[in-house]
Amino acid sequence: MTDCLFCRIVAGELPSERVLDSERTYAFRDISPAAPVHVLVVPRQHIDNAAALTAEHADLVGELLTTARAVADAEGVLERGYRLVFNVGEDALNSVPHLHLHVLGGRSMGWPPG
Ligand code: DGP
Repeated sequence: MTDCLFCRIVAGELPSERVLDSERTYAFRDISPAAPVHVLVVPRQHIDNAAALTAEHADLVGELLTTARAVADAEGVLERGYRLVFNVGEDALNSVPHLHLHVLGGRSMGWPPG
């Protein structure tokens, strides 16, 4: 059994609130939402973070982005706008070491982020 939290969620060993999924990706609600819509899109395959991506992952990264768009559409924020975030490393407060794309929406946001 893996000790990676999101690998265990993807495998169904830990509960999550599914939004969308495909052969290579899984989208589920963040346990601690920072916006009315806060969904995490992850690859089923374990990748540590965005800094670990290589050219071999190009198709998969494309699928993460198109899945994020589908999530925004399904959650009703596609027209109004939404934010996509990959946190990488300590300064960005990346807390879970399994690549995940945050889809945030449903409220107006500030810039720059804190
Ligand atoms: P990051 O800081 O980019 O590593 O974001 C990790 C996110 O994961 C954070 O917003 C909270 C969320 N999270 C942590 N543990 C769980 C969990 O067990 N279930 C769900 N659904 N989300 C989690």
